[in-house]
Amino acid sequence: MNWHKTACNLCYVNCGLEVLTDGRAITRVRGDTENPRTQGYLCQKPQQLTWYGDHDDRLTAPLRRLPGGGHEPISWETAIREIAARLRAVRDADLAAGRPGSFAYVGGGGQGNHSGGGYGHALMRWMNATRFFGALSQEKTGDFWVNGKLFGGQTCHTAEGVEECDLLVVIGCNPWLANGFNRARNAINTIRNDPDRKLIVVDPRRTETAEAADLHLPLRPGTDAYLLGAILALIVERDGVDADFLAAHTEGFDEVAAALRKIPVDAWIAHTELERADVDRAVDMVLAARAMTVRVELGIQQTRNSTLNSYLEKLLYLLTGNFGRPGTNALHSWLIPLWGESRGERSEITGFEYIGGLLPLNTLAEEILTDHPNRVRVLWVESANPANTAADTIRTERAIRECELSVVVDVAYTETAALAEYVLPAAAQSEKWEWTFFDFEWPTNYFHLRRPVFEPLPGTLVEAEIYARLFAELGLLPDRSVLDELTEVARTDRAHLLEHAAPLLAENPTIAPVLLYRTLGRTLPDGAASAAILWPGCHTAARKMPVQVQRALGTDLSGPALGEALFTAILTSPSGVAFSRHTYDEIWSLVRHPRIRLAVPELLDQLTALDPAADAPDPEHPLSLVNGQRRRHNANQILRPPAWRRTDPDGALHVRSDDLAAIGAAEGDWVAVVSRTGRVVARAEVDDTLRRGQVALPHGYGMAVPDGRGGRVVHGPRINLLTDAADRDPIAGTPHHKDVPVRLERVTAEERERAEHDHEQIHRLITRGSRS
Ligand SMILES: Nc1nc2c(c(=O)[nH]1)N[C@H]1C(S)=C(S)[C@@H](COP(=O)(O)OP(=O)(O)OC[C@H]3O[C@@H](n4cnc5c(=O)[nH]c(N)nc54)[C@H](O)[C@@H]3O)O[C@H]1N2
Ligand SMILES: Nc1nc2c(c(=O)[nH]1)N[C@H]1C(S)=C(S)[C@@H](COP(=O)(O)OP(=O)(O)OC[C@H]3O[C@@H](n4cnc5c(=O)[nH]c(N)nc54)[C@H](O)[C@@H]3O)O[C@H]1N2
Ligand code: SF4
Ligand SMILES: [Mo]
Repeated sequence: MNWHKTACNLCYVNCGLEVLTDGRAITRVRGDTENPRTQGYLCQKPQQLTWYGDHDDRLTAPLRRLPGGGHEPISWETAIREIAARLRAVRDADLAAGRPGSFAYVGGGGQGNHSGGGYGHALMRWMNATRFFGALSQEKTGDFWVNGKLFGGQTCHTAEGVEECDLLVVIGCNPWLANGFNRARNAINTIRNDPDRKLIVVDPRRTETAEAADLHLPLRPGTDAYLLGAILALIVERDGVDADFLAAHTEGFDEVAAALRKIPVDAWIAHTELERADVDRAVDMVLAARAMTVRVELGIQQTRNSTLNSYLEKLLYLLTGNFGRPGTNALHSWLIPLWGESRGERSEITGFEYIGGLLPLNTLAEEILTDHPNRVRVLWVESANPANTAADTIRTERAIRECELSVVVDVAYTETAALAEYVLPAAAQSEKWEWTFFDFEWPTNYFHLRRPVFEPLPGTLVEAEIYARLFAELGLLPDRSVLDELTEVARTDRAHLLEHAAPLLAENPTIAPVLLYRTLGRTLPDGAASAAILWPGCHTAARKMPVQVQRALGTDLSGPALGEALFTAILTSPSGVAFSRHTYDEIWSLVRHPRIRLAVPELLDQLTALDPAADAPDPEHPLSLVNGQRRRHNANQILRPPAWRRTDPDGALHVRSDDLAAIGAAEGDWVAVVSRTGRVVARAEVDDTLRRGQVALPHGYGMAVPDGRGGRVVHGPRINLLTDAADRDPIAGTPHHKDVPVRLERVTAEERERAEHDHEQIHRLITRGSRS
């Protein structure tokens, strides 16, 4: 029996796995106990992981759109030649017109694959472009913006001390089903079973995590800023702030306190529809905690006031001094940061600010469709499926169609691929050297370079090779003889490779990733060429935090030798490796401001301007839809075959019995969910853990999968038909997916017939265990 080490890619925790294979199928999955970070943990999801890479919708040849719709297979040579010619023409036209590059880059990595992103960015830079969009810019950019203000860097990203805290405050997330941090179920169970450790959950629904909580605060959706504001005001009023911590490490507390003192606490609590006594109890628990850590996610990042929410949850731990000690919140190191730093640059078209190098995905369609000389003309999507995952599907689809050139790099024929002019088939994560930059741990941080489990599926290429061929076709790479010379340097004197390559890079810095792949990459063992792009990052990490890297590796090497040792450790650790080990007091080396700047004027103004009266529900759409709930069996757009979803084959609408009865419908009926932008039909399933007036549709459905008869059938709700891209945060532009105003209606006879028909098709695929 041959077990291969790899990682799960069904969420961004990327737990270490061992898998057993048969041909191209993964037949058994177990946790890798040697993975130093996840230590053998598995959640409910990865047993059918094989259906990520092994299904009927895998791409096996480059595709070109046919004039009448649909695609035809073409050779790699043709695809690369035609795309390169088109890119060059657009670049030339942009230069001739004296306008910024009209190329936009979407994606650059999903859950578990970041090896392609560096090349995509290089292409964007060669196209003289800056417009970059991704999943992060519809969930996390508000958080990054706040981190920039507080800590001095948008990559000063926070971590949680879940394993050592005595109070875990979970706000707007459901780690029991969604994980999101290391070994989540184990951590929740340990807290549940320990009388000295407490859990508070802030979520409108009585979630599986809330079931384990000592205190559940089922607030009205979208009112977190009021609740957090009130809690902070009560902490200040009760002198609960940690004055020593504030004096030693922060500035601006007086401005924050002044804003908090203005909060009409009772009116704001009333607006959340919680009991004052429960909020007081939460404050008691926070003040009694020795080590509190706050864990948040989409429930506050994709709801009203999301950037403000991110600020307030951070103030909760900062004002109480729950930062940088064991069991509290902290910052973490990076091997290579997953996003960048922006300094207030804005889109000329929408006025939105770049955050972490990203523009809001919500504004992509505007960047393409607005009649503006600098509009986006070329769309390059890699490892993302915005046709299903970006707000306002109709508009997104139109925008993709209207681009002068659109290219998708993916493993599967996605809904976005179906609209693109060219589709390039990538090798799946199990078929190549792959990694993620979701390395969010503190005080020890880890990196996992995974080896291929299979050969690439015939017809596919790893991303590095795709981009290298493209750069070669564009004439950007030096001659073969120069590449051979540099390869020889990489083989014999790796530490000095960059010095030798410096003249070439000075001429065209955008070729750096491809140059490394084509030189250093050729010298790496076992075909690990695409890992060459990690090498400069190892040197940077070793230079920036030598002591911490030495500690992690247990070495006293220094200078370039330490960078080399780190790179070697990564290449030779199939279960992953610790790359940095800090002590708690060293956290201050990660904060970029001299002190944490607590006062963020824009957000204090927003806080002060909050007005319950201006926040009344829309009478036409009185229900609040969690549009994209994480459930037992969903995984973004990663696992496409319906057979995976036996527990929720239709992607049901979850609804309370009273809300269902109000439209005269019953469990099992098809009902219509109607928002300001769309109408979606879904099967109703009663869930009385929802809050009054709250309904939920699942994330990760809406794929058009092969029906086994030559056509396609849409599997489950296309939820972003319901989301209005303009209903978004004023700073980060992130959508309010978790609080979409909707109403329920009974379906028409025609809608019911269509839904039944699709359901039967899907049911057939599921019972056949079909790989489509
Ligand atoms: N099973 C599964 N796990 C996943 C994924 C998946 O697709 N499936 N995707 C992964 C990804 S990419 C992400 S980003 C994470 C997301 O993980 P989570 O954020 O934990 O998941 P969600 O279900 O989107 O939303 C969390 C909760 O927010 C609550 N909520 C809704 N509105 C509000 C509100 O106004 N305020 C508050 N406080 N709460 C509210 C909902 O009731 C829900 O319980 O999950 C990751 N893990
Ligand atoms: N309404 C609503 N919309 C949402 C959300 C919500 O809760 N509600 N959640 C949002 C969130 S938090 C997220 S993270 C996004 C996720 O949405 P997306 O950013 O679109 O990303 P994924 O669903 O992770 O899909 C990644 C794509 O990468 C492809 N892929 C997988 N492996 C590889 C590979 O090795 N190489 C290449 N080239 N491609 C690969 C997959 O086939 C898939 O098409 O959705 C967002 N959209
Ligand atoms: S927590 Fe995430 S990465 Fe780990 S096994 Fe579950 S789905 Fe996979
Ligand atoms: Mo996400």
